[in-house]
Amino acid sequence: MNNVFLLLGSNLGDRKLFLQQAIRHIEYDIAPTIKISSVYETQSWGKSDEPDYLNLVIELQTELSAQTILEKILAIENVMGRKREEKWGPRIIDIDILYYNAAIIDEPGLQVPHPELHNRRFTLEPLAEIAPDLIHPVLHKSSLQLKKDLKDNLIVKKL
Ligand code: PH2
Ligand code: MG
Ligand code: MG
Repeated sequence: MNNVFLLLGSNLGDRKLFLQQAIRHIEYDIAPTIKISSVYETQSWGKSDEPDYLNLVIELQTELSAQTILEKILAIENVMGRKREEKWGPRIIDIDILYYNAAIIDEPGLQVPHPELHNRRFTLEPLAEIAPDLIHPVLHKSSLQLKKDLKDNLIVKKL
């Protein structure tokens, strides 16, 4: 079995509903969730003039490969009606792979661990809630340690 952490985000429309729908799709198409973090309302990172996001992190256990998980994630985003217009533009749903076991993957379209996860409070707050002691395979630090080292001070609040 492979242990997988995904980040979900939405900053358009009925954000909470889209997160719930995405979890349903993931549980049906990929694997049952082992853990689900609280929902966090987070200031937009990268583009400050955008609506706040709702973010959460889930943990899955699955036999599927990281590549197959990515394909299924993209299909779920499409089925849910996500339009890809501008980089970091508002979106009804975004699903990103944070970790796939302790694998280090660097392929076009698939970088694991997620290359920005250690720079983003909106990722580390929910991740540290459900996996505080998980070790980043490149930085060799736990989620809690990464959270302590964060320089990102955008507002992230648990709903
Ligand atoms: N996702 C981004 C860019 N900026 N900001 C927040 N708060 N939450 C996100 O999920 C997010 C973001 C690119 O995917
Ligand atoms: Mg993203
Ligand atoms: Mg994405």
